[in-house]
Amino acid sequence: MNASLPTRSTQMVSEREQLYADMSPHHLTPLWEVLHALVPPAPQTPCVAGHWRYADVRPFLMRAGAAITAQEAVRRVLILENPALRGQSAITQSLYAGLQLILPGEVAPSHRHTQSALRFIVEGSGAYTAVDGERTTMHPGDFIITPSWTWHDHGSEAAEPVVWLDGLDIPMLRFFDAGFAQNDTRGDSQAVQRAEGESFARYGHNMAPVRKTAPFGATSPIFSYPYARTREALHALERDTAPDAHDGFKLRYVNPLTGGWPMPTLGTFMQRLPTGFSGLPYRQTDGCVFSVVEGQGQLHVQAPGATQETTYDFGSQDHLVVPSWHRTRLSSASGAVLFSFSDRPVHEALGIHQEERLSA
Ligand code: GTQ
Repeated sequence: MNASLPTRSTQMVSEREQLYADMSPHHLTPLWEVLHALVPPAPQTPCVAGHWRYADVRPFLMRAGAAITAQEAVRRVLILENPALRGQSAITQSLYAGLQLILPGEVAPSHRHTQSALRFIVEGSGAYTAVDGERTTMHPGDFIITPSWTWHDHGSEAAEPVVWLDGLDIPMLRFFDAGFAQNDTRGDSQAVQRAEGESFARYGHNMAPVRKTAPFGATSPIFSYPYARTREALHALERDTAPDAHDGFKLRYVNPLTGGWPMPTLGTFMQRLPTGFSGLPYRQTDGCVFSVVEGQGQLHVQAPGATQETTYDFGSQDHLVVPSWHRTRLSSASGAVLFSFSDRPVHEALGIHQEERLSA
């Protein structure tokens, strides 16, 4: 009996190989060969952690400024590519990030697309972005939204270069094959139709119009969440309360009409790491992009299955990415402020968001 088993199994293997070969031209393939990889016991991202020091990136941005105009480039952006996803214009499987430069007097022409964009201002003041006829002036640390399918152009009447982080859901819309885009045939800069600050007056003071419904559907009616306000909130919390053991003082941005996320696909956060902070580790299913606003510190990341963590020493204006389910902890001797964004709203909408707050 036993002696016949190897023969039989060899026979089955060759029968299988023949089956695979015969059905392949019919675009059929066996699940059992890939099942484990398709439904892994825990997320197995192809992404890796990454760190872009501003001192390294800035000279390339300025060279791009000399090499091409904003007008010609349409958007003069250096894409932050995940080191393990080169050529895919993606910082995680679902997120796009880039650094955009506008020089004094330039215009990035008006267009619209179904991809949602956030702008997080990294350097310089006085550039503007216009959304549906309302301009918003940029200052470092401001979080600005371009809702899906709204006309937008960027320009600068500043005396200095202005650089901001673009965060978009480009890979997500590519995954769903749901992207549409149009150039504005009315001209490069849209006509100003509303006073700057109108949206903020209507929606940005813990009040809302009595009857008006959401002007941008699932996206916040506030275009700009100014850093001055965010900073004030974090400072008051630092003065009067104890930090969270994992996050320091961390708040999420909200859509004032719903209390939910300001954007349907991108969740945004700001956190203050107090002086001497050594955070406990955590991991979460949403891969996350950080933009360092102020101060210095360390991001310690450990990939699933790895035995050691990698430490990134970050300073102000640096950018970092932490992929899904990587053990993460933050520390800072002298204090720091970090902006971050992820695809958490999508995870939550689908009921698949997971977070573990680890003890050491
Ligand atoms: O500003 O509209 O970084 O459409 C990538 C695509 C910026 C923009 C990007 C875009 C934009």
